[in-house]
Amino acid sequence: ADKPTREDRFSFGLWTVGWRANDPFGDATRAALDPAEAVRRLSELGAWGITFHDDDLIPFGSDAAARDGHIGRFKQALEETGLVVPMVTTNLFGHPIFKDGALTSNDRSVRRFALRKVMRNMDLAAELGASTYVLWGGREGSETDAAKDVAAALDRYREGVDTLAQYSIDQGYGLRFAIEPKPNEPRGDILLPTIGHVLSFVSTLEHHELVGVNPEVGHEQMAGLNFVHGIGQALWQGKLFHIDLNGQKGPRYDQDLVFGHGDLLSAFFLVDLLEHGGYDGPRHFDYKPLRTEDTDGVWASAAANMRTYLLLKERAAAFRADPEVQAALEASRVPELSQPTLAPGESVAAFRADRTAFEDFDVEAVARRGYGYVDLAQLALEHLVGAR
Ligand code: 3MF
Ligand code: MG
Ligand code: MG
Repeated sequence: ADKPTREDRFSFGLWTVGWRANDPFGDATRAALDPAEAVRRLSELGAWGITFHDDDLIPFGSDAAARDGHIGRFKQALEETGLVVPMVTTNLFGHPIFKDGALTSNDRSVRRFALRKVMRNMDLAAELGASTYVLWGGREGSETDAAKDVAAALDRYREGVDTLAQYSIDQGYGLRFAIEPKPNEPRGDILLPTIGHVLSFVSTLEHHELVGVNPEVGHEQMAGLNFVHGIGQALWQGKLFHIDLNGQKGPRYDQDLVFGHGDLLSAFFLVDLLEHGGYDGPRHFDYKPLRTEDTDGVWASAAANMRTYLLLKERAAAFRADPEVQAALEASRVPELSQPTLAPGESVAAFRADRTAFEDFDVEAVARRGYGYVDLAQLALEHLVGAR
């Protein structure tokens, strides 16, 4: 694969390469990273964009002068490099004030504070030209079902998201919102735990057209779900506004591995879907450089995400172009699924009268027929490992 270019639209969270590798059992293993340095290094590696939580750039509680300084230095690095800010988000999980959630805290004053924190950062997002605003409600949830009235929490969640959408409309910011599902961690149970929950929630919003989903590979896999299918449905509903790419090894803590370093076969089919399924948003990495890595290792891991994506893109294109694969897809009737089940113009009454569909249908013969999916799966695997 070639070196990444801006056209590949790769973006990284400032909190990814900037993670100091402190975990629940141990201290940081790396020094703090200057956001301007992150911009420069990512740009050199061929990335296109950088994203951030307010507190990644401006430490919580900074006064106005300090705040302006942080923003000014960041902007200067953006101007020097040409890196863009496609997405911005809010830290509504780090400070103890959010220990029972932000938009759904039982404490109304916390909810009001949280909304204002988001609104202040939306001002900055608009100023930096972002088009997407991500909402990850990591602290929205509970550890005991006694603590949370879920229906009331969802009422407040809806009120919060509608308030933020209204603010974007009133200010003319043109932002679209993407809610990021996660089943658990840091809360025992998080509200809106999967892509499906988010899609269903969005349909209840006043400004539903402005709100979509920001699925993360590892988060769906933590819930034991098929990420490719989740993305398939989000695309089908026109709601894939953004994506968090990374790697995960099954249901366990959120590993945030380099993209492809978890379920590689799933990553292959994911890249194929993103490249050929009509997604034109950022290819955004939300991963953590392993705690074992030093500063050089951080940049090597950032490059690895992009290289893996490009390699898989190449492999997916080769898979599609292979005549044997095309024949296998045909044999498996994959294209036939795009044919409507009823004939064009066929009325329900005419369908009901079609004896070939039921009375004269050779159920036993069709039931005996194999679909040949193993051949297809093996062809994909062979393309993936470069055996074809
Ligand atoms: C946690 C996450 C979050 C979100 C982030 C972006 C800290 O598992 O994935 O990263 O992606 O808040 O909105
Ligand atoms: Mg995550
Ligand atoms: Mg994420």
